[in-house]
Amino acid sequence: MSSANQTGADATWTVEVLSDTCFEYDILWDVVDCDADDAFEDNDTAAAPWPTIKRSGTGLRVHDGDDDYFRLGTVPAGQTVTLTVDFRHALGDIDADLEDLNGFDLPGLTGGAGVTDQEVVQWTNTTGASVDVLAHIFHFGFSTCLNNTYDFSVSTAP
Ligand SMILES: [Ca+2]
Ligand SMILES: [Ca+2]
Ligand SMILES: [Ca+2]
Repeated sequence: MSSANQTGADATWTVEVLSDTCFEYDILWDVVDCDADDAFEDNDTAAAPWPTIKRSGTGLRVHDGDDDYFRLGTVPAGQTVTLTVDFRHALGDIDADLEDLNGFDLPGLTGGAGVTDQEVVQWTNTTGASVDVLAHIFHFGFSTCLNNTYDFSVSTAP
């Protein structure tokens, strides 16, 4: 689970763990600044993605109001590109798109808006020409303090 302190002041919270039966468990917790981010900033818009081609990454971070864009390079005609994003959904809902260099979703893409620990976004280039593709990875929601980490990878194949 994940929760944001939007009070503007320090807060003390209590975690309550309940069960009808007795068993051992582990508890892990972390406190993250709303604005915490990764080393690939700024990359917040389709017009200003991370400037070099990047087809994988680990330990990246995204928060609502600060999307991440990566250049994936050129997808030749007839090939299918697959973007996979892994994260812990319980800590925040990350979604993803594949877009053209103008920031428009590629027509006919599938996936990217699920509610599990992985998004798989796929697009087949049926345009008859090579297309430069962007990965758009973003945190669903608008609380202004949603923040989660992710890994991503890209493959292209006939
Ligand atoms: Ca980021
Ligand atoms: Ca960003
Ligand atoms: Ca999601």
